[in-house]
Amino acid sequence: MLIRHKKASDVASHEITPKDVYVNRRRFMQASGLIAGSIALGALPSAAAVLPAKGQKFADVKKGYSKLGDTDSLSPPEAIYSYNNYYEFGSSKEDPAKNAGPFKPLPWTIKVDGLCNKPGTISFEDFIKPHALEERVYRMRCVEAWSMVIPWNGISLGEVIKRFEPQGSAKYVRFETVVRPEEMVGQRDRHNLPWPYIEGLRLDEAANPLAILAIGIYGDPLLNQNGAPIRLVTPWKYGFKGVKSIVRMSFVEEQPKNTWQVMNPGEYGFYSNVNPEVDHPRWSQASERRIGGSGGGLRGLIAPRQETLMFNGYAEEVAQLYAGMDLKKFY
Ligand SMILES: Nc1nc2c(c(=O)[nH]1)N[C@H]1C(S)=C(S)[C@@H](COP(=O)(O)O)O[C@H]1N2
Ligand SMILES: [Mo]
Repeated sequence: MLIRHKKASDVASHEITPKDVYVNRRRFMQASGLIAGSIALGALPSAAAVLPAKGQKFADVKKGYSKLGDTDSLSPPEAIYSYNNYYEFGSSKEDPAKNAGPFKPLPWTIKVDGLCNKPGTISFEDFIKPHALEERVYRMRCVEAWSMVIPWNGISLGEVIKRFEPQGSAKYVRFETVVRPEEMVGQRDRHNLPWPYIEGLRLDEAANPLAILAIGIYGDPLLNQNGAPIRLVTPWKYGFKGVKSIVRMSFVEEQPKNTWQVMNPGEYGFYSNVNPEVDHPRWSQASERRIGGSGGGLRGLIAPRQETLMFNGYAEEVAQLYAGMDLKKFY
């Protein structure tokens, strides 16, 4: 058996950069008042985002804004790649990894339409190219009360939106997942969700520097089960806002009806901000299980529960978006 040693160029920055470095960097930036500045600087395009050749890592990933607490450590790749929600491939956690093999994420096009000056149908490559690729390490909190810590590779959603020049009447951005029943076994099951899967954000939420469109994890292009080739990540909201395999982005005036709200308006809303004080009608949201963390095993079945944080720990960055709103009502 050959033992393949990694070349230095194969080693992603997260492997040589322990959590302490993130934490220290954060403290340094806090001390030097660089937090807000670093977000703005993160938008400066130093390099164009391009997919690597098959089997290769992304070549040029800048360290973007990441914030972890003292108890957070990166979830192992095996957990991130095998414990998923992606109903297009089935409704249990193992289904997406098991069933997403036949899905072809390339070639891919994204249609941008609605209330904007620069609509169009754009290839995936051209869609990502003008933007800098960043690593963003975020907590991910599913509404089902489990969580992970994921090192995403993505581009700023706010920067993407600017490019298409939304008009003054546009208040929301709406996203659609691809519909391909031939490749997606869950879309052939008529007792499943209505397709396409829809999500949306208010435009100012979408412009928040934390919001990204992810195209990779751990330096590799997204696997099919994680939403290849491109999906939304909004770390202060419950995971279902993170619509996968996006084929359409529309600027609209009315609040979009997102899939889970349509399915069950008594249990799921539009905003879906992580809030430990507002319980789901069928379970508490005060705490969560960390999947793949130490002691819990990959499924996290016996993981000790940990406290859920307001806005998933990102209140400092996003709370101002909801000033004046009753957070107990706008779930
Ligand atoms: N199209 C689509 N997007 C989706 C879902 C889905 O079923 N279909 N599930 C959502 C839910 S509930 C969660 S928690 C996250 C899970 O992302 P992950 O499997 O990459 O961790 O994807 C979200 N995006
Ligand atoms: Mo979820």
